[in-house]
Amino acid sequence: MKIRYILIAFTIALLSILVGLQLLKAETLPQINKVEQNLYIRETEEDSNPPIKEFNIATKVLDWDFGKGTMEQVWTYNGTVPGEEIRVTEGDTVKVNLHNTLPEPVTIHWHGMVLPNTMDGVAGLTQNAVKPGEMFTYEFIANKAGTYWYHSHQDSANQVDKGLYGAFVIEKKEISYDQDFVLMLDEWSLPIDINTFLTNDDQEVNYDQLEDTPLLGTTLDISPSFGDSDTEMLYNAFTVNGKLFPDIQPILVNQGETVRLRIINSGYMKHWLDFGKQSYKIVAADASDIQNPILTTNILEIAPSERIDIEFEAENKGLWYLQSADLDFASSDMRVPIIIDGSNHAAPQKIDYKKDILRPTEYKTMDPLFLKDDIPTFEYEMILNADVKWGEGLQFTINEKAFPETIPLKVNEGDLVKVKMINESIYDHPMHLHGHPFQVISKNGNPLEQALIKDVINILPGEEYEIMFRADNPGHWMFHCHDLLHAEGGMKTTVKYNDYTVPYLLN
Ligand SMILES: [Cu+2]
Repeated sequence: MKIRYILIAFTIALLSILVGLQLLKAETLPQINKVEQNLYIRETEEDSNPPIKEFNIATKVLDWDFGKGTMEQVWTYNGTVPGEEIRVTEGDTVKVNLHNTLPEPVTIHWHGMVLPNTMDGVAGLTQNAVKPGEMFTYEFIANKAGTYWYHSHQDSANQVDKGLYGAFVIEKKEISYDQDFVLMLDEWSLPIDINTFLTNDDQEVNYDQLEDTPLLGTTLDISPSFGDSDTEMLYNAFTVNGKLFPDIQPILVNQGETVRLRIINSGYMKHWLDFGKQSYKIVAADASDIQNPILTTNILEIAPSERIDIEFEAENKGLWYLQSADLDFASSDMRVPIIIDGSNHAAPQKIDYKKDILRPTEYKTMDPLFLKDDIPTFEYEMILNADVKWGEGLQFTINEKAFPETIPLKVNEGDLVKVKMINESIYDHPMHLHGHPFQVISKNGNPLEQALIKDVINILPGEEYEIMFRADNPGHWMFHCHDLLHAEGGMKTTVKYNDYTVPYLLN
């Protein structure tokens, strides 16, 4: 326990040093607003009703400048990390022509979108992977406004890790905010000189105080679990929109504006984000609107593949930071400057580690899918675990089996499906279902009072959730952990509709 506190204290000390350093850098921040429009994207047939929006997305290998003087080879959609942002309006017909110029086959999966099975972009399940030099067209209707993202679903642990992901935003026809920005979080393993972090060694830490203070409020779990430490040890850098602080593009807004931030976790670790004293509201999670959003200054938790939209009022002129509160060396990379009215002379805030953490089960989304007395017609239980298999290393299992040996959920169209997921491992498992939004109906055996509609739920060690979804979208669908390294290690299964056949072969 002592060692844990010393480590945490050391991290806090390091953060304080870095906050000081960044104060010095604040005046030199580049003043760039919004991402430049890319020529690859074009709108066609603007007069058609509903409008058809057509996009060309080409995959490309290139050397990407992460900032802090760090270059690394990445794989991209349209030459940037994240890939080209795709933004449409609800009701639009969307056409995306994927041109593959990489040496490996790829696809695009539209994470969180409810699409016909043939458009879901899972290689070997809903289509054949798009081979080098080939092209594939995705076409669908953008039927529900919200924040989504797209990524490759071929060799995904590797391809998403290399940069094959981007934001997909469906705007409402009428919007209620003045400005809107996407922030995509990710982790990388980069050739960074560790000495750039260690510049000051005379910080004092009061260990007695730490012993008395429950760090990060009452919600920090200090039971002997590893959370996502298995994944954390593979990465040494955290990015926002493909850049390391201080090279992350600042968000420039005007005093008095309502600002929406669409935060997307495209990495394999959960992140904690601190907004300092700036109050904000969570207005949507996984593209479902939150009912009666309330103002908070608590720390926001975002799990792998989750999307959380927040809104804040730009009240006070100056600079503040939306920053990682992760207890990790790399958290100082993940710091987004927010500049209100071009004034960048305010001090960055220190993180108050005594704040509570907002986890998704505290939200309440609009429009429940199910009522309390709806009776499931199909039930399934998943024990999530990790086992060391002789000669193969760590395997991540569902009911003691690793994919492709896992047993599919065989459902009939119209079934009301209840799935109980129990995490018996010491690692986090953000479980994601394709093609169907689900309602979280209980946590650790206690029914949720409020409706919570999601497409991913992060199950921490020892936790148990029950979810329900309606089998109303025939096809073969992936159901997997979105720590894609765990998915690669076996934690995947499928939901297969009886009487639905596909001609593709997995792998
Ligand atoms: Cu997992």
